[in-house]
Amino acid sequence: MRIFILALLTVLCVACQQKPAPADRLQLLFHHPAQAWEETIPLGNGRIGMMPDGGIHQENIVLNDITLWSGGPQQADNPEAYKSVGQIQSLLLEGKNDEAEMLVNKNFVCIGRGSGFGNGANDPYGCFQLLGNLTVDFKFPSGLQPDQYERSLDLETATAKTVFSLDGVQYTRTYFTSFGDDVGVIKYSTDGDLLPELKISMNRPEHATIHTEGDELILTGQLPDGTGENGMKFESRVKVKLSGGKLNIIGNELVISGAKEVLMYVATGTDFRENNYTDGNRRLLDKALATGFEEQKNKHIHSYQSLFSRVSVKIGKSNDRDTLSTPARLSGFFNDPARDPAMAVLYYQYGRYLSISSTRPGLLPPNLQGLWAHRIQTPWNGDYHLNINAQMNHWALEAGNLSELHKPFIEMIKTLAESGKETARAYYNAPGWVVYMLTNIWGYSSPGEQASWGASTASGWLCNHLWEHYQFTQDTAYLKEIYPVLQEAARFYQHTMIREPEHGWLVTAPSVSPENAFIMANGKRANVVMGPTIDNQIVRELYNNVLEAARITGIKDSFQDTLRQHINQLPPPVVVGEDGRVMEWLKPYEEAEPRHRHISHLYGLYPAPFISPVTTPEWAAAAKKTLEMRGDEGTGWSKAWKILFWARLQDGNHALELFRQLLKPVADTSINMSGGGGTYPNLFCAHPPFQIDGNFGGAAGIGEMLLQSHAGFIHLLPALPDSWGEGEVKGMKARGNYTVDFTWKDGKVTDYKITGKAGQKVKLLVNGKPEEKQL
Ligand code: FUC
Repeated sequence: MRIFILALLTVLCVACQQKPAPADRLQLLFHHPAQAWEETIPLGNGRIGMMPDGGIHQENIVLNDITLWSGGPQQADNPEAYKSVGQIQSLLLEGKNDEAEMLVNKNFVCIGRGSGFGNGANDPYGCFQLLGNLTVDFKFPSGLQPDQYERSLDLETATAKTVFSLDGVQYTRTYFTSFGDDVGVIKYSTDGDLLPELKISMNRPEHATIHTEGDELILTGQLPDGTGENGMKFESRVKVKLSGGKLNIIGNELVISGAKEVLMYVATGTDFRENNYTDGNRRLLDKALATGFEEQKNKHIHSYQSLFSRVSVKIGKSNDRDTLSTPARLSGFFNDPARDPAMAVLYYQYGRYLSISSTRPGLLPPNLQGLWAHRIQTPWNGDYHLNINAQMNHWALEAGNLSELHKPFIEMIKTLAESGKETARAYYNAPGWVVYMLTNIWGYSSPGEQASWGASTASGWLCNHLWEHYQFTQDTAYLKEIYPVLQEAARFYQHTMIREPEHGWLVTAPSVSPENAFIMANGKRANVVMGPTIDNQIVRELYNNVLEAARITGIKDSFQDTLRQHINQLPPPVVVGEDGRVMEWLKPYEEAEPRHRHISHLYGLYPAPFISPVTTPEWAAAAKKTLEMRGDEGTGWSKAWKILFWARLQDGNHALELFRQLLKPVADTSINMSGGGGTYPNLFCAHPPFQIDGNFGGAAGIGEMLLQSHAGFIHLLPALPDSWGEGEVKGMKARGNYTVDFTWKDGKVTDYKITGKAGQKVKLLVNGKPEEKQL
């Protein structure tokens, strides 16, 4: 008998060895309930967010709605500001940056409370905040410990599960935020006889009441608008469907006993662009309840996969690391990245998952936390910071074949181009539009409260997004539509720039190189300058793009002639300093923080295409030196940006090293402005605190290591690390609206396919050789 079993096992083993290796699992996995919010699983359908913690006796699910903001529209432009701009510029021309900065702080910042210094929940600026908590108590006998426990998120289906056994009985919870029916769906089931009694309740720390209506549980409230009046109204409704058992309403709780299975549906709504949100919620619930669970789940998966499955990536082997719990896999990767090259695939696809989950066409772009927040006062108001963060949130989309998810940001930019006209008039008495470094869903376009961080303009950088969307889609109707937005952004800069005396260049003033300070000859610290390098690069890029858009669309305007003249009077995109680095400012100031997290003067390396090891090798060498001196440490998003920089410098091993550092396991959730960046157990990026930009920037970085297309040709494997010897990409996008598939082995491309409009000629760089393909 023993021999027979051994023989059978051997046969089975041989059989399993012969089966094709299963694809690496794209999953998050935990073997215990979440102890902190940063261990819970993020679910979202672009509007509704749910984060279940998988608690056994009590489960908490944090609910979000991406539109839920306190505050409201405010007039924060200082209408008198333009009267000071001449004097500020004169002080800068005289080299009195500290005095200029004082004047900016006095007259050239916003009026009122601005963004409330990042704590604007009760100010007019407002804050993105949690909708509420949905809590379910299970009446299991106390003291029971699970025999097994698994909590997981499947990225292929956007579905989460908690499975555990108590006393030999298995309990399963399935959760998804339906892309089909726009509700949250949670199923509690068991392979035993019945579920224990369960009590469903809701709560919110403030500004909400809970009640029941018939058999529905409702959380409803109104947030402050920051002026003493009431602001946004909101509601969440929960309804259940039982298999067996009965539902009792006791107080403000739904109590279910004797059920074999419970289906729970969650609708959320706010009055942001929607007065009838209560009826809307009722309709959503009725429709969802009328659909069978399996059908609903299939609809959800189908709709999600129509986006997610466009791209597949394989890198090396996971060596079974994909079966580890996520925290174990994370620390394993941090210690030995070569052992788990497929971690990059998980991170890349998780980035795409988070994009699909946190935004949708017609609604809002992902904010600093995507659409997930568990507090009232979300750090930095959970807003849209525009000096790196909101931009980074969109960097992985186009190449990741999720172009339509760029649209909500593009729509937001178009709205800002309207409110920003007033800001241009107030601060410079200038035509065109300008937006400063942060915004909210209410169209805020004024400078921040303080020059050091609040005085950089973002309108030029935002235009990079309008342009990139065109580059990837080649949609000329869209280009015509956005042409006036580009043109009016350029008009603002053209009208307001001054001539710096040393070279006669046209430069912005006043401005800052995002958040970095320098030490003046008099020993004082200042931020305010004229012509920081990032502005010089952005303005040049914008002028180029306006002229190129004019050429493509055939739009003609005398303003284009002005731009043609002015473009030659801008500073070059890169000036290399005596120390061999890219200069951050026009003058070789001593940096106050030489390892500062922002590396804004390398905007020309990424996202803009000015610095390239192929076309501008001296500048690339200066960029490399800049990065070496800044160091690899930083906040989460700073490390992500550095992955992109090293990828553009075609140094795959260094890019991978930054990716490793981005995945440093982190538990700390308090604000750390310098060296704390890494990753939480649920793979949310740690600034710290949680900030989603690093997730999206990291995903973009991996994409950029595999495929680049910014230099007029498609470059396959431009920055392949040694440990990513073999792999496969399917469905990524390149500029020119090409779809790109390829495989590689031993670090060399073995096969590729480019799909695009028939008849087009495509230039490529493959295994170091230029090629040209006719489609
Ligand atoms: C910018 C960064 C900070 C942080 C904040 C939300 O101001 O400098 O590091 O990411 O945005």
